[in-house]
Amino acid sequence: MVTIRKRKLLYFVIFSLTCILFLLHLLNSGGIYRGSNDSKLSDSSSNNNNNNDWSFKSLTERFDFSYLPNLSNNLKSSYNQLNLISDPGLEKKGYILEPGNVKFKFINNVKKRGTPEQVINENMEKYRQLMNKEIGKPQDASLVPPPDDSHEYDKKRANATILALVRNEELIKIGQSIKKFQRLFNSKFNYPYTFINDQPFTERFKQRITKYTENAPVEFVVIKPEQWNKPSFIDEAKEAKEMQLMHDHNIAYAKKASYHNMCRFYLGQFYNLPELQKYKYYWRIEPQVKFFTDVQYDVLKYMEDTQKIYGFTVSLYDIEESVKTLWPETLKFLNQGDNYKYVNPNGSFQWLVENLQNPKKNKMAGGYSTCHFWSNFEIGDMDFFRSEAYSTWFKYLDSTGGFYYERWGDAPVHSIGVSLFADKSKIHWFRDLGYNHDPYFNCARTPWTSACTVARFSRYEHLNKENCVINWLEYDEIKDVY
Ligand SMILES: Nc1nc2c(ncn2[C@@H]2O[C@H](COP(=O)(O)OP(=O)(O)OP(=O)(O)O)[C@@H](O)[C@H]2O)c(=O)[nH]1
Ligand SMILES: [Mg+2]
Repeated sequence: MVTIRKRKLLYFVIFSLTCILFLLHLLNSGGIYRGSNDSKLSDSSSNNNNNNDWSFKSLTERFDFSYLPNLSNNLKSSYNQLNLISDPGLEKKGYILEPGNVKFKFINNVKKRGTPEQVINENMEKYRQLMNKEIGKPQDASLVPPPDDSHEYDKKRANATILALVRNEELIKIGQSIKKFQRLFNSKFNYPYTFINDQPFTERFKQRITKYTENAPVEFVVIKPEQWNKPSFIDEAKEAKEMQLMHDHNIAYAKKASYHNMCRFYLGQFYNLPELQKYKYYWRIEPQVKFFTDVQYDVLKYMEDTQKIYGFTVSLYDIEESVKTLWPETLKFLNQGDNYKYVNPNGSFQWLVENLQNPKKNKMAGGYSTCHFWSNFEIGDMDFFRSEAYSTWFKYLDSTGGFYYERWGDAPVHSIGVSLFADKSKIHWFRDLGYNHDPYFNCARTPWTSACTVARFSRYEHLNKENCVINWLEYDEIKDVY
């Protein structure tokens, strides 16, 4: 009897131990967390590279790490650790720029601490304080006030155009943008407009637009198919498969072919249009954007006089799944031949590789924070985009098909481009210019700004976590010019 009871007890202990071991195994493999992708990846403190994650898995399976020859197999299999390779130079400066050895690392030079939620709150508080501080105009140049007669001003204007890529059916929405833009800025300075379209503009569109643009010269340009259409080397079966996958992961416009063409055009083509060759600067506007500042100086002349190459109003994080291999492909490019020479040692690298505020994004985008300047407002120097550095990089990116197999946007590409290849002092945050493209704002306290809520970043509180501007200011030590 005793032996049978003992045997039963032994069976019970073995069964219990097996159950415990099985449960522990499930916990370790992440198997019972399958439902919550977000909670898995937003844990910045753990370095677990969970292969159940869709984006992560697809990346590790297909990405070619040959551009980092010394990477061990162990590191190759854990994609996130790409940014953890220790090197004394890298730890100190946050970058290495040598032939075949270009790396960037977030060094958190302001020693920010805390969970992502705490970092978001701290950054938002800093943002509110900054935007609430009354400012005037930029202080780093002598500014040109509105002339008494805008025609008299003809010879003094900067070499610039107001640029809008737009569809015929967006007439009313672009009209709203232009009316505000004319009233608050361009009726004073009379810069010429260039409207561009992949389809011929209708007579109705042209007639209505020339009413909105008042006395400013206007040009309507039709884009040649070879500058707009998808390149012939794109594998359409692969593209359809990837688009469906992105669509299933709720990536906006993933399946809209024209959106991919638009992004590629705005990041790699527009500055080559014959009609734009006569201009150096462009100020991009979009349908349904709002301006809130009665501008008292020539903004384009300011760009020219200070030799800035890029101006923005809003900076934010991107949808990480849309740019999964943009940064790794960029590193690959920079590590080929002598491409390292294109990188400006005084670039703004740190905000690109930051990983405190939205660590999940950094992980999925292969070490890129996904922070970018929002390109629906941008003032840029087209000679920068026409330069060897930017155009060689664009050609490389284009050859990977990422504009179609992923949904690389014009905003992250412009932003990575200017952050890598330009001196950071040449990028300017137009903090003083009140602006909105739904759902984000730029609204500082200035004597000439009205009708927007000072320091509000988004229409929705929960989107405050998307704000990147404090990262750019702090980690890249940007000089305040207000
Ligand atoms: N001509 C033309 N213009 C386009 C096309 N697709 C987009 N655009 C323009 O490209 C710019 C960006 O497109 P949007 O649709 O505003 O893209 P978005 O700003 O990412 O998205 P929203 O949040 O919906 O505004 C706008 O100026 C559009 O008018 C297109 O197929 N043809
Ligand atoms: Mg838009």
